[in-house]
Amino acid sequence: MKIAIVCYPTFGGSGVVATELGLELAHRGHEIHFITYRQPVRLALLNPNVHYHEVNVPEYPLFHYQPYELALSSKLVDMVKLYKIELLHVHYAIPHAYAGYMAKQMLKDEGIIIPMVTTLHGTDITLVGNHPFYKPAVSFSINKSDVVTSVSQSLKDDTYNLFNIKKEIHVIPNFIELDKHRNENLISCQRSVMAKKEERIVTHISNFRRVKRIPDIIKIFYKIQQKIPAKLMMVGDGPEKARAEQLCDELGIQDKVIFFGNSNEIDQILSYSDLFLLPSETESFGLAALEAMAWSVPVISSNSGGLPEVNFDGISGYLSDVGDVDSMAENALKILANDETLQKFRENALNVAKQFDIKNILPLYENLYNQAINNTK
Ligand code: GMT
Repeated sequence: MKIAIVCYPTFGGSGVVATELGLELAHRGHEIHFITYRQPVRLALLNPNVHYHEVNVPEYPLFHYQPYELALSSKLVDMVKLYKIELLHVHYAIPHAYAGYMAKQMLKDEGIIIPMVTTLHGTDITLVGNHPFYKPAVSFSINKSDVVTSVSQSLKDDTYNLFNIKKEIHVIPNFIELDKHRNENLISCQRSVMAKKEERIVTHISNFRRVKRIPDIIKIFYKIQQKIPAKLMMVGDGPEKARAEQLCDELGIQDKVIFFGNSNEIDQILSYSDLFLLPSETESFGLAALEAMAWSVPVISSNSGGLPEVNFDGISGYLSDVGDVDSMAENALKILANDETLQKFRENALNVAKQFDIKNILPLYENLYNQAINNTK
């Protein structure tokens, strides 16, 4: 199949999912065309099955806002014609589903019928998409998609509750590549740079937006380090980072917290972590938690959105109500209390992650692609 994938190229989960999906599809012989404004961060190497086409938006003094949707839909039209692309898969409804629909209409005018699959990722529905300024356009473009998927049952329910959606929404959970190659010597060497042998390593990875409740992470860690020797790895960048650094200073734990900024070394950092924190206000899925679990790292999270579908309470970690930092810290200490308990949670986390192996999830997308193409014939 020749598939165009439209996504955000940044460190956010939707771009990561889109990129990993495209790479695995290419690995299975499909021809993949990434179409976005910058090369996606996880797209390191192009190969004969992986193409990247950049969307450029020329500046013009009249424009207060650059018309990205216009440039994206024009690029989609050009690439579909040039490479004879058979299907559009757009990740994150805003503005990708809207631009995809416009491209479909332009192509239809030229006698080319192409199906569009839209994958809803979370904030496009729960935070940004349902703002009254966007809502009519988001509803319209979801309803005009040929196939709609969501990354969790919780997000599917939210979509039906918040929008007037007439289409069926297929739940296809996010996935993980499980063939992690552990090089124990390297892991122990990298770990020793970050922490002393007796210290537990607690990690958080995100885009540091308000929805991640970054201050809660610092407060939970503050309570952990009062009881056991520990270090906190804060990976990522975003609007809440400066406040988090300030809070560490105020609490006097700045020497125990390492701020990495955006990193392409997520696997290395997770490989030597003992616990992952994700106390988000809401999370349609929580891909970062799953990435941690794939490295046998148990998760302390909130119980909102799709998190209970990924992190199993008392098994791969623990879930608490949003904002309940006391319970999160208590649960963290339960897991980290001794090596035996930690080891049990580590094994469980990996076993739960195995259910989300890319090998199980990818055929679900392929089936929907085939159905969508057959329905347009
Ligand atoms: O979490 C973010 O702010 C990034 C956002 C994105 O679209 O890149 O993540 C959303 O999509 C991820 C991949 O499907 C999910 O794992 C995240 O849970 C979801 N974020 C939220 O719902 C807040």
